[in-house]
Amino acid sequence: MKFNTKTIHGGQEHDKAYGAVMPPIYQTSTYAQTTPGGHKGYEYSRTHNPTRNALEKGLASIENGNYGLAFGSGLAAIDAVLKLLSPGDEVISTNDLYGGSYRLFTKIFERFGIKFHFIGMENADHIEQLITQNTKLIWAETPTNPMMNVIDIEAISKVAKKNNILFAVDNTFATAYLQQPLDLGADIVMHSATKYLGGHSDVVMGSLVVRDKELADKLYFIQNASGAVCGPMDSFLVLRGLKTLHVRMQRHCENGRAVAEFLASHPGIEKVYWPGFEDHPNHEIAKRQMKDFGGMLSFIPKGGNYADAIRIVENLKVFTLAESLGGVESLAGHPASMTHASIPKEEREKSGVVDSLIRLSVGIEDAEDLINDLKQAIG
Ligand code: P1T
Repeated sequence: MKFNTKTIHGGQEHDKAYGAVMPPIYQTSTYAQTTPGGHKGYEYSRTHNPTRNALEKGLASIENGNYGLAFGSGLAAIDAVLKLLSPGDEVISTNDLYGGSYRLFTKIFERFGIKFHFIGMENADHIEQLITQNTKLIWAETPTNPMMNVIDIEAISKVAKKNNILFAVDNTFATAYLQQPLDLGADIVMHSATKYLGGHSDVVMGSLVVRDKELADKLYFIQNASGAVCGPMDSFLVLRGLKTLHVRMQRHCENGRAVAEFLASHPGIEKVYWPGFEDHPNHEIAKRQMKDFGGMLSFIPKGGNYADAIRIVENLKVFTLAESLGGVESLAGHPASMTHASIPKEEREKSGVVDSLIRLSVGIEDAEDLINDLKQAIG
């Protein structure tokens, strides 16, 4: 199957009871047994649930993986990956990443004896210098949140393989529509399914997809043992979201380009971060690795004043000032005080997350309305 067919049919089968085309929402915690162990494959919904399983198969299909796992949030999915490690292990991570991932690494897992190195990953050679015999995981986000750096997945996967290190990619910003990290050599692909996969800002969820059975079994064990699973209703919503992923992403990309080009030509704007620009430092990698450039971008108003950034986000009318991204509606965010507030100022400014930075999740409304909204807000 091609991608646009997989989003709709990948891993899916009609319901066995009545032929329902969409899987029923199996809103149950448990399943009747005729004798201990005498069940139809389902015992308890933390372990397995038919609606969640349908989603997990769909997720595996769109990422060209073999095994999918769905969690109660994106951070719960990351948490499960980190639980593959043991005290003393080391992780090399992108320095420009979602603030909540940084907080989970530094405030929770560091306390359990795991050591994190945060670096810019545009150059795979820089990673090799940090590898020790304790390095067990490389964690990359691409494009990064919110600076839109693009990391060469194939180059890093070669470094990871050579050194026998697990390589995980947070594919939230790009989605499987734009890039499939497993095809480029990653071992684990992770999503905040809250974003583009769900696509309608009505659910919080996370996912992992892998190819290797042994790795999948370890993760399924953690999923069940730690228990951060998502419910059947949320599973249904994300499965429904997947079915329109390709058409939504196509429009997100078109609108993203229109908004990025408008901002870049506006005299009141100093800098626009969007990988589709030829002068973006990672444009060549983005062009090679991604099908298009997505609907996320960040920008700084002329002069780089905090007050101007706040004025702009307060003035927006079609864009909503809110956390999150990837829904059909356009959102604007102020990373320094919102999504990335948990990263110390000094640390976040090193990667470019300054107080005047505004992040946009460009939705699928009419591009002209979005541009007019920005025009009036910038003034
Ligand atoms: O919010 P949750 O579903 O737990 O996912 C966490 C997460 C992980 N990875 C990336 C790249 C993310 O962007 C997120 C969540 N991000 C936001 C809420 C945000 O507005 O950036």
